[in-house]
Parts: sequence; C-alpha cells; structure tokens
Amino acid sequence: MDIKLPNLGDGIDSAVVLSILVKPGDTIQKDDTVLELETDKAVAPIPSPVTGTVTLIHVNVGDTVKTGTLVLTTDGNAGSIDTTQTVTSPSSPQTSSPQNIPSQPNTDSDLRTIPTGQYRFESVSGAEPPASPTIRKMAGLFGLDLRRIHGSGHGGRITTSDVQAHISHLQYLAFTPPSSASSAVAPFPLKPITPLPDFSKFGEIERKQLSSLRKKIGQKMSDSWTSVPHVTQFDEADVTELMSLRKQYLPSFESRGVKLTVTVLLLKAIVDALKKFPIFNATYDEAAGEIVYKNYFNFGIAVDTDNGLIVPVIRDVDHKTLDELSADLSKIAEKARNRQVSLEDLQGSSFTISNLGSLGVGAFTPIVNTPEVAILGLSKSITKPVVLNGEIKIRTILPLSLSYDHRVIDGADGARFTREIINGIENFDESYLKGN
Ligand code: CAO
Repeated sequence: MDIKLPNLGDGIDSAVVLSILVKPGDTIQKDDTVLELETDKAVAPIPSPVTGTVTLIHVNVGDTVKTGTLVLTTDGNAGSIDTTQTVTSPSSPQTSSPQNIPSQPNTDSDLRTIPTGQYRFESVSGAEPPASPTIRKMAGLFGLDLRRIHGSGHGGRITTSDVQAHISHLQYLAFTPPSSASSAVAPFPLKPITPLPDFSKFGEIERKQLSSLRKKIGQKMSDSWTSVPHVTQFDEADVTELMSLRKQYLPSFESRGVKLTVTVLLLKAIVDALKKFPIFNATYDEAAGEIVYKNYFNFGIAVDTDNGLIVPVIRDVDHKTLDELSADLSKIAEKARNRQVSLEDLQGSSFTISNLGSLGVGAFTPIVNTPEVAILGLSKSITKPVVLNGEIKIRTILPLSLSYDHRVIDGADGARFTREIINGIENFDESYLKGN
C-alpha cells in the first residue's frame, strides 16, 4: 500500500529526507520510525501508519519532500503518515540506507593538509552530493561544483559552513603567492578530523551510535559556534526582593494550580528589556547585508530531556500573563520530555533562554541558537553575604550569562541590555503578579 506524507505542519512547506531507516523486505510495525525528516530546526522521526512489509522506497536521502509525496509502499493497509504527531529522536538509528553516502577522502592523514581541489564526491548511484535547495542555489549562483565541497553534515550533507570554508579556501589560494599556495595548506581546518588512536590498545572500549537528535544538536552547535563570533558577558541580579514577592504571591498562584517558578517570573523582565533593545530580538541576514528586527517575542526555552537538548518555543511572551506563561512553560517542557513536541512547537523563536539553575550550575557560556543573535543563560541563584552600601547583607544572587553575535552587537550594547534585564528583575513590576 502506498504511504504518503500529509500536512507537514503550519508554515512548513517542505522537509529534507535525513535518513531512511528501513529497506525493502523489512517488516515494520505501526508507529515504527521509517524516515527522519529535517526542517531548519528539527529532526522529525516519521512513524509508519501501518504494520506490514516494506516493498518499495520512493525517496532518497537528501530529497526534498512535500505534503503528498509518496514515500513508501508496503504490503500493509493504506495509510497516511502523521508528521505533526511527535518530533524527537528515535531511540537509536537502525539500518540506515546507504544512498548518497559519499566516499570519504583519505583520512589517514590530517585533512588540514588536503587541498580542496583534491576532494571529489563520488556516489555509487551517480547522485549529486546531499545539500539543501538553498545551498544548491548558492552553488549555482557562484558557479561552485558541489562535488568538490566536502560535506560535514549527516551522510556527507553540505552545510552553509562547508560552502563558506570552501570559498574561503579558494580565496586563500587565489590571493596567496604561487610559492606558498602551491603547498596548498588550508588556512584553517576544512574538516578538523584527526584520525583517532586505537583506544582498545589501552583497555576495553564500547562504541555506540549517536541518535539522530544528538547528531542534529552537534551539527547545530557546531554551525553556530563556527559561524557566529560569540562573546559571553557575565553579570548578577539580586533576586532577594523578587523571591519575597514570589513567596508572597505563591499561595494565590498555587490555589489556581499555577507553578510560579523563577523562570516564569524572569520571562517578563527579559521581554521588557528586549523591547528596549530590539537588536537582541533580531537575525543577521548576512547574504542581504541586513538585520531582521522582529516585532514578536517568542522565546526558545532550552529543555533538558532524556534524549538531549530540545528548544521548544513559548509564543507572544509580551502578551501573556504569568498564569499563561507558567501553563505554556509546563506544557512545552512536558511535551519535550514525553517526546510529543511537534515541528511547529520548535519554530519561530526570536530569543532563547537556557536555565541551568535548577541543576545547580554556577556559571556557563550558552551557545547562540542561530539564526537568533543572543541567548541568556541563567545559573543557580545563591543566598550569600554581599556588601550593600558598606554593610554586609544576606542576599539571593542570580548569575546571568548573555552570549551574543559580536558581528552585530557590540560589548557596550551587551552591557546595557544586561543592565536593563537586571533592573527589571531587581525592580520587578508587581502588576504582573496581580494578573495585569
Ligand atoms: N536558580 C535557583 N533555583 C531555580 C532556578 C535558578 N536559576 N531556576 C529554577 N529554579 C528552581 C525553581 O524555582 C523550582 O523551585 P521550586 O521547586 O521551589 O518551585 C525548581 O528549581 C525546579 O524548577 P523547574 O526546572 O521545575 O522549572 P523552571 O520553570 O524553573 O524551568 C525548564 C523549566 C524547562 C527551563 C527546566 O526544567 C529545564 O529543563 N532546565 C534545563 C535547561 C537546559 O537543559 N539547558 C541546557 C542548555 S545548554 O545545553
């Protein structure tokens, strides 16, 4: 029976096939993951709507698929895949289809010494290297041969950073005198893979496949870390008064069944600061040479789950009451932990918060959740003696760490924005607690 993709979710026109976890002849149960699709923010495992045996696979890794695309044929009952149901990692990747896996260049030596010109993608099927339509368009525009670009993504997929590295290398070769260019050593690692030693020589080892989500997180972090010049600024907010306010209002919130955590309260102080510093709620469109300011305030919230970090989104933080924000935060955190986040839940954030305080963290440097330009880290608030107006007082202090894209945000802006957040926390607007 033919299995097609129905609606991929609001605002999602297409997705790319990241991996195919079954092959013809495989017996599958209803809800077994058969495909993994990738959108710009998430990897979605796609469950089978039927039990049966796979007879045909109609898509390849790297294909762009849309609503209605025929993906599989089985001998089970006809069905339509529900892509809006869940988005997290499957427990572990299974038999991944070998299509489009590029042969790797010589990895015996450090790739830093391999000039770009020597790399060539080869595929048994003769297929193009896997790359998104945007990358293909970019390659067409600049006359780049994608087969000459080493893809660092899953299955050799070519990422924006790969194209950037390739262009930088070509520029280096073009503007370096022939004598030094002839040594053709890349100015930075094109793919910093150093062959690993044989650890089993030193003791027992165990190897485990990374889950798709873990790979996706790794790729996302690596892309952000290598493409965004990060600066992290540390500061502290005195949350003593805020904690007293919380204590004072807690009974009324609890009587309504509302969980009033620090994070919920901070959302309000942060959104107020963001309104005054719109650059922190923006995206840098490097290709257009523009900054995209957003007049909506959707917060990505880093949630720790058994499967890894997931960043679902709370929408319209500026328009919501503390009751609504608390309900939203509990809902998305629970959905993330129960593997029930939809693709839509992961899209559209304009600023991200990562609170590691409840896990006892003292300080950390969060990585910007691109294409955003800033992220706020919250560490554990501690009650300790501090000097206030020449006197030692016992205060509760919350450490903050703001990381931002230094291409578009200067240190002074970072300092002013952090001060504004601290001001909002230390002089918390009590009307929010009264439901206004
Ligand atoms: N300092 C001290 N206590 C804190 C705190 C902080 N910064 N943040 C939260 N707490 C407290 C809460 O107030 C709550 O206390 P009570 O039990 O007295 O009410 C307790 O810790 C547990 O909070 P919580 O985690 O249940 O709820 P939350 O709303 O504060 O946070 C969420 C929700 C989703 C942010 C959190 O559960 C979570 O997943 N944090 C981890 C984020 C993460 O993984 N970041 C990784 C980033 S980089 O890899």
